[in-house]
Amino acid sequence: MDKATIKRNKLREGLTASKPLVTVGAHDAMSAQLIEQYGFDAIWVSGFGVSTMTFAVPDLNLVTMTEALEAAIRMDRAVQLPVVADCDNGFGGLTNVVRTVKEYEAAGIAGICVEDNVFPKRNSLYKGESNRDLIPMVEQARRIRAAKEAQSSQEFVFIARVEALIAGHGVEEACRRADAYAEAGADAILMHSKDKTLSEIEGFLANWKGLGKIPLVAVPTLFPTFTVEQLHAKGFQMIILANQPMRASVKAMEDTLRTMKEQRNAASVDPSIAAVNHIFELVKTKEMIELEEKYGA
Ligand code: SPV
Ligand code: MG
Repeated sequence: MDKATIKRNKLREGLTASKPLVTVGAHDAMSAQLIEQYGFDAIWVSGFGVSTMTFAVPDLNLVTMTEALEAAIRMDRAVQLPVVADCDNGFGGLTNVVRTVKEYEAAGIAGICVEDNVFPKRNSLYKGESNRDLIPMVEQARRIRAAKEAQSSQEFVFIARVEALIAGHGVEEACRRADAYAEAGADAILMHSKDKTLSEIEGFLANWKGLGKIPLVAVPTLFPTFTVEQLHAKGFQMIILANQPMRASVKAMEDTLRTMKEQRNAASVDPSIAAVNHIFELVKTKEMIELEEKYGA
């Protein structure tokens, strides 16, 4: 079995297992590798993370499909875990979504997630609901159907993300959209929310007839006190901790730079940064040099 199929099967097993599939957002190959080392189940290629860390631009559909795919491929090559790539709204219209599926599938990525924000999207965590238009439900369902028909393997995973709660359309609309996307062939539904109390999510869970019939995905950035076990008990199968490694990196760099600027030396930050040898080990430097020597270099 090829590597992509193994990863896709692993992802599918995780989506139907009796325990939650705990996924963490990566922004580059090293963050993906560390997520794997710390024992998580899958990698989320965060659009927010890639926009921020690779391009220093806001999460507003400014990163192109090719750039996002390149980032996903780098992460995928650094890990054995399945990689789920955040593909925003599929980078355009129906045919963009179809091409996105074909390109990501051909590149060996385990699965993608496509949301119903119109192009150009805005990150879901931005304050306010103004100017957040959703793709009409029927149109998004058409795109999902076309996307599922475009994939050439059985195993590639397509997650449909519903932004109805984020956009302030309420539980009823969230249920309608989740049903329409499941019916169109999505392999899982990501129900996004930024309601800290979880009452919106609870309302959805209490009313959605699809619960238990198709895996449900949560991104608890704004309800972070719930454990993955608690969210699993409520009905979520995949939990995505989407951006914490990125935010940790930014804070660590800011703290380090501030201290060096104040102290005028490097020794002052030494105790709080990774040792050079640790970095060498992380990228298997010794093994690579041995390989060189094996061939007589
Ligand atoms: C991302 O990590 O890019 C996401 C999750 O899509 S969120 O930032 O909550 O929209
Ligand atoms: Mg995103």
